[in-house]
Amino acid sequence: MKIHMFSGSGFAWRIQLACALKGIPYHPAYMQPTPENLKSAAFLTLSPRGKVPAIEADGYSLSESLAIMAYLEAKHPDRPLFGTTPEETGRIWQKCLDFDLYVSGDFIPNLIAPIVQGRAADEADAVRKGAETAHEELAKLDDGVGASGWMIGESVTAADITLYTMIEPVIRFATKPEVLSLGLGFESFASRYPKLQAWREKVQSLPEYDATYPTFWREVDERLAAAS
Ligand SMILES: N[C@@H](CCC(=O)N[C@@H](CS)C(=O)NCC(=O)O)C(=O)O
Repeated sequence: MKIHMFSGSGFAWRIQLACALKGIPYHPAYMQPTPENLKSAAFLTLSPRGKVPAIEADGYSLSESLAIMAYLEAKHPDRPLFGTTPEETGRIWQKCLDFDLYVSGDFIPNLIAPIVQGRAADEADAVRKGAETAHEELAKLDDGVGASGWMIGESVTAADITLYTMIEPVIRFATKPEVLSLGLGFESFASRYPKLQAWREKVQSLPEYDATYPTFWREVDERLAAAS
């Protein structure tokens, strides 16, 4: 199975994690995230809105990360990621949809994008507002971590994957040295959101996790470590 993606895309990371947890072999087909690539006629046949991820397998193609995870679940039911009872399945979908419909659409354009694109200092007020909204949502998510330490049920599910792959970029980018002076408040993530921090460590200690870590982030981190 081919995953059309660029490294560092949280949405594509979801598919890598789902495949890794289920033991589905995949090939990451990396592309540069340029309009020429994303909006090319060929790519639009795979992903009608010109967004990654899109997958191709056995003559079938699909876009939208939640739809792809649902497809993978139906195709490879072992190690269920969408629950083992109808009640759990409903809760997992609720968590995923709530996050994608009401939260990630705010995290990305108002907080992550300006930092990644080097606009944060010029748009400081808007970025601070984005951070405020993110903190409100993180506080609710912190409250919602289950007794098992996972979001829903007793093991890792699509709900954990869906949230983790969006929260990790927020922590990574909103704690970059160049934005610390904006006082966005993510350096204290661990003490501010202790349940989410423990959950984050639980995800990171999954044996399948490391191989899915964005190669681009790893390269940047290694370069920075070598330079310091
Ligand atoms: N709802 C989509 C969102 C995908 C998405 O926004 N992907 C971003 C990369 S993280 C993208 O391709 N952006 C390029 C663009 O919008 O032109 C999903 O869940 O797959």
